Amino acid sequence: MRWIGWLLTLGMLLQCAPVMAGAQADYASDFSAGTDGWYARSTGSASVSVTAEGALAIAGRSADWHSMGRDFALARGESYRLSVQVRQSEAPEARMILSVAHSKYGLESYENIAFATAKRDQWTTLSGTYLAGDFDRFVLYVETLGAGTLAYEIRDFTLEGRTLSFGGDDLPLLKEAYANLFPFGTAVTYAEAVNPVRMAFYAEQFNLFTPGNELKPDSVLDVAASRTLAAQDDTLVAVRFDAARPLLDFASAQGIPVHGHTLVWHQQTPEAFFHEGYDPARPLVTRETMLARLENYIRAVMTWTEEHYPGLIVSWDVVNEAVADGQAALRPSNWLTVVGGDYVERAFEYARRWAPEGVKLYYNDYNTAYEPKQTGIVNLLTALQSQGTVDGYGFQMHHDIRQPGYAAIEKAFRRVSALGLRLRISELDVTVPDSTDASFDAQAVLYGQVMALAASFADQVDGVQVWGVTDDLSWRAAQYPLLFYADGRPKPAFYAVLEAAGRE
Ligand code: 9MR
Repeated sequence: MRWIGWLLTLGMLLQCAPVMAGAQADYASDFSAGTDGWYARSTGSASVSVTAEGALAIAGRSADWHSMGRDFALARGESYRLSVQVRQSEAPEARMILSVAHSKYGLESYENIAFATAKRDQWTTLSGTYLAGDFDRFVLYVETLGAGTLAYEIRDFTLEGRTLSFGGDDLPLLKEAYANLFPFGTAVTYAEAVNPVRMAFYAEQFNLFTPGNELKPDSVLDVAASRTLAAQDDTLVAVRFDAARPLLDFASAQGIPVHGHTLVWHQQTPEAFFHEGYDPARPLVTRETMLARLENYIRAVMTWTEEHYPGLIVSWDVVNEAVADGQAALRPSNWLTVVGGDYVERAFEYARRWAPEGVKLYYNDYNTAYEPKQTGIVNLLTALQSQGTVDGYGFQMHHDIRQPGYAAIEKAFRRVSALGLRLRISELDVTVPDSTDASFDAQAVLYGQVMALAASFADQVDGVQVWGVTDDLSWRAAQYPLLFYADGRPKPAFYAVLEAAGRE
């Protein structure tokens, strides 16, 4: 009992302590003193041995998967660069594969990482990147494809992980800087949510999460199950939440609220949703069927999330990006085609009907700073407001240091705020053209300006979310848009955001 108590205390300490952890240390095979942890993966009589030249050889194989493998303690959600040289002398050429056998709850499954053709007697390189999934055990191995009994050798196996240096005792916390203003959040995708090193850091810095992709219709709508239901009633909708669960579990265990993104969108929504019998080959359904599906979908999502995670989801993007770029009108979409121009209003009506008490309903869009789209957004919000179904507007704010410029952002913010709705900055990121200090300083300036603006509207703002944490995992990774470098160190923008909290 004392041991259990001690372990629990240690676990809690580890969760709270600043994270300076790295993933699996880099590895380079060294067969000078033996097999270096490599072993034969085989149900037959395959065996491994070190050759006189210092390579690792396998012989006695009777199936393609009979191979040399080694266990690696990989961190879920981290990516690794892998490389190995392979040589065979028995065939003119042989297809070779670098693979991973991963298991969870003792159940093993496989992924191929790299393929190459090894010509007789030639050292051939297999190299690739592996993003470690949500598994407890990882075995990396080299196998053949259609050459089941061939003997071969490997040498120079290397694995390079990224060493993350998150946090540290003195790093200030975003959520604390903004504690008196509004929650400071981030988008989190599945690969991050299953990575304990990252999530410990995210829980320190942020007090609001939103799934980056996992509550979108293409993650939630279960097309196969809906198809089965449609045989009895074409308006029924089946949903599933496997992709969202790691983040929802983590957030609920840590008591961190979640913003839901998004119920209705023209993208990341299965085409089948709009067709008879959920079959894209069949005609589009009628307006009536689609409206019934829309309500059933919204009801199912709201009901399931509230039942399994009571009170966790505090707000939803009901509709995302409905207004066209360069116009003050709705963009073309399946929703517009099948339902008609009132689909946004109907979605809000249903969301209001099924949302738990107190859950705020948002319309969310990008490029608010640009006309005539800005006017389109204001018109849509005004219509929703008159119907009493919308609580607020989410400014995505995917910006760049060169455009649209702070003046336009501020003007848009003031115009929308005058509607009197609640506001959020829902997807903040700022791209730069290169990774120079000058660009990162300019990025910091814009981040600081936007955050000072949000802080000056703190009474009206329900939260600010950055659209990711480290640059490498951003949807615009090549343009370094976030507050932390790929290795977890804070950028100038991080400090500018902290500083802006006191600048309203
Ligand atoms: O960050 C999301 C990225 O992982 C997806 O590939 C992409 C697909 O459209 O969606 C990204 O998130 C978008 C968000 O849902 C809505 N606003 C724009 C965001 C960036 O594309």
